[in-house]
Amino acid sequence: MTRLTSDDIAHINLFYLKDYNSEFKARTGKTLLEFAQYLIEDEKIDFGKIRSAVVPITSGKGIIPGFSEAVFSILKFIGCKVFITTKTDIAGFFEAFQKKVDLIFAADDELFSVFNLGARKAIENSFATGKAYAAALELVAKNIENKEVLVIGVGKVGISAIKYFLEKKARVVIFDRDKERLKLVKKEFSSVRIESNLDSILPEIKLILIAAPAKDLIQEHHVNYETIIACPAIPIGVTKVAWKMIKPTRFIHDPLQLGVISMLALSIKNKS
Ligand code: 2YJ
Repeated sequence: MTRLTSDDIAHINLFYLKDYNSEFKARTGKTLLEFAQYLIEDEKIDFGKIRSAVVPITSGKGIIPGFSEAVFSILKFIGCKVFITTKTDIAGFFEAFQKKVDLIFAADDELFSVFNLGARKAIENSFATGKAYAAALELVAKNIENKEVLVIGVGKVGISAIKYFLEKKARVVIFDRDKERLKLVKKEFSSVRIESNLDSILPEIKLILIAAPAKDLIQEHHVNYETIIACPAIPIGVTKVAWKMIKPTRFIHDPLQLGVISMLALSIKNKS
């Protein structure tokens, strides 16, 4: 699992998010707020009524400067009431609880989760990220029913994306360097097709979700002007040349935004 660095997230503030929002709309047809609603089947939720706290966590490798601030900015941009607790760790949770928040966001080196105190619900970042990137890819592609979608990396993010694609009746192809993991996934989702050679299927498959930190996996001969890539992974698994060949509007990637927006939406969703 990749640990974010300050450099990955230092730029995420409210001004930057305004531009990111416009760029995201140009790609998907939806603003970030509309996307949050889309992820929960357009359930009408007043995000302005949600009170959230972000708790900095010092355990393990410690606080990542700018991490809590970036999560804060993303939640604020969507319209939530949000603050970063003055205390860290358990004392921070206590502070958030005393201030009667609805949601607490916190991450250590293993897990990034949101806790909905009223609904007794926890949504983990990997699950939320997989769903968000699958939905974003679907929006860019307009329709994925019966289309082949390649999921590279079948960890938690990849599996969440696979579930989404199957619900939307896409034909899912999976690739992972870990052959045992591929077999387990095939056992759980019998309709997916395992592919062991990327060269033989790309660029015929136009829709790709990269859920594994695999530097330079996708190369220039794998892509063309029709390729759409959604890549939650860091580092981005696309060579510089291949990246230049893909239209910017057909490439979805960010270090934190879509995952946090998805965590927020899924944690306050009423319908199961
Ligand atoms: O509070 C802080 O500043 C730090 N404890 C944040 C740590 C952030 N954690 C990570 O980047 C981990 N890799 C977990 C991310 C899970 C992504 N699915």
